[in-house]
Amino acid sequence: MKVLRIILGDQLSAGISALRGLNQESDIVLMMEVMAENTYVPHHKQKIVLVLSAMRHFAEELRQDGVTVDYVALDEPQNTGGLTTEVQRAVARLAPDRLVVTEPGEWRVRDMVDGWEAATGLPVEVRADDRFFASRARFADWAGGRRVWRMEHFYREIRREHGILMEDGQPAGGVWNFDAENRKKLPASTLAPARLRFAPDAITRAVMTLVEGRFGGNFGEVEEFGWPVTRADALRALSDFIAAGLPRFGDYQDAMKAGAPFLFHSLLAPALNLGLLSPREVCEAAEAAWRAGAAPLNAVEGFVRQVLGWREYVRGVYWTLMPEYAERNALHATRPLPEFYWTGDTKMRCVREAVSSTARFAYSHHIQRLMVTGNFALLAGIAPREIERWYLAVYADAYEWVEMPNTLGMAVFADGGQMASKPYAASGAYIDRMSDFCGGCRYDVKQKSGPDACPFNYLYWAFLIRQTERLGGNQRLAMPYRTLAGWTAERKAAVVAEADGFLDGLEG
Ligand code: FAD
Ligand code: DLZ
Ligand code: SF4
Repeated sequence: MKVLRIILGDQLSAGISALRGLNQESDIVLMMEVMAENTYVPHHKQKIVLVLSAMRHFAEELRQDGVTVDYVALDEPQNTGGLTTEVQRAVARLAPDRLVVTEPGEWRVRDMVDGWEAATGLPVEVRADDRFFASRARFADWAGGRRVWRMEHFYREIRREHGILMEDGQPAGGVWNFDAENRKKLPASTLAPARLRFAPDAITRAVMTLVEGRFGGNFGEVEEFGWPVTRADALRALSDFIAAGLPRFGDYQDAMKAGAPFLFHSLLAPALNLGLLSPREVCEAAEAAWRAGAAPLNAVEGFVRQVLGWREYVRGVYWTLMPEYAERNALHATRPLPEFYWTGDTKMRCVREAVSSTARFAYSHHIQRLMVTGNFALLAGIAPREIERWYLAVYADAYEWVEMPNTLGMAVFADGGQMASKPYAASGAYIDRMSDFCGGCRYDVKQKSGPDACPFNYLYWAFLIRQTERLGGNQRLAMPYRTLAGWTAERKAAVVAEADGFLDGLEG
């Protein structure tokens, strides 16, 4: 019995379910670089380099372990450009008896895999992806029957179930949540630590040349590529984070600083999402640092909350609500994405900072994504599908299963409250409190209206005024709506007109 075992680009884990029971005498592993996966959104150049280089390294490692790998390179002349047609071509070439694959992370690819039996005439075994704390069934079980889903409830159950940061059945330190301690502004004198980046080796350099040749017009710079592309490098990145980032990860989790996009963040999402690291091992490494006295509990709990909490939760939301989730637009937002999301050509310094680190590193941290580019998209009423495709394209860690709920649910409230109890709408005051951006901005964060006023200020109030019907009853927005109740109709109309003037200018 010859089994063709298919490994997709984000399934680069030695222990992945599709490889279990592999017979080195008879089985073949198929890996395919295809144009369709490289063009379904206009990926950042570094993202393409990352995925293809990591795939090539993984194939090499399998070969060194004695596994037969059939690897289809992107520039191979016979390459048909799609996963399904490449599977068909491999079946004709290799004559296997059956196919085995681990369930893909994205709905779009799952839909393709469901057609492979018909496309090849062979049995296809689709195995669960068990590289997560919670299976899809576990999430569905938790979500079923609950009217409201909240990450906090799910997080506590999963943490308890897996014994992460637990002591005698209770959360370590006696409380589940240290969020209140994790919102400190970064003192001007605090410098971000230097972070480990990985110099491209020969394989990565070859992919960089390929990407410059085939995707030279795509967004982003390729020169500063420094992401880990092997498990060994990913483990070094994890150690670097535990030593350099984790101790202050909690305190400055929400802080932003000009010219310092990484701060104390882990930079591990690209490696986690490719499968080079497992969520369990990164949580265990963080917990071990706390137990060894090398990192405080607020930092370690904050990190575990992101990985074991948010990451697992958004995956559950995605798989439970797709495919209709992709179409949601609860706030009826329709504006096209402004050009400055691609060029960074805007006078708003906070947006410029976020877009420039995105172009340079295929990275910006969570608060930049949520409270700068995401907040702007929310306040400006940008069509959810447009901003969602942007996030999917521009980050090294972007895969639809994690990106879409973060964008539609967290950033632009397009799901009407499935993910978050209120929109993360904020005026310039929030950005000023959490960053040093405003001091060097052409706009004045203290001014509420006029040509020098920070656009986030009038956009914020205009957003609330426009959305009164949909959001006015939200208890968590009671305070700003109480403020608005004291405004005259003229004052409201003037703010909306100012916001409209600014937004119309973006399209000119
Ligand atoms: P850290 O701040 O160090 O966090 C540690 C880890 O926790 C991350 O590596 C990640 O695995 C996980 N994590 C943290 N926050 C989240 C979250 N909200 N959802 C899921 N996992 C989380 N994350 C992605 O991995 N891929 C995406 O495509 C993606 N798109 C996003 C889009 C928007 C609009 C927003 C607001 C957030 C998005 N995130 C995404 C979540 C988060 O911003 C990134 O995981 C994080 O910035 C990656 O950097 P880091 O590894 O340094 O994270
Ligand atoms: C993101 C990506 C890219 C850029 N290229 C490939 C590829 O050439 N071959 C491949 O198997 N996977 C690639 N990927 C990741 C896929 O899009 C990934 O399989 C899905 O995101 C998971 O469903
Ligand atoms: Fe951003 Fe407004 Fe601050 Fe300028 S003043 S950096 S636009 S928040």
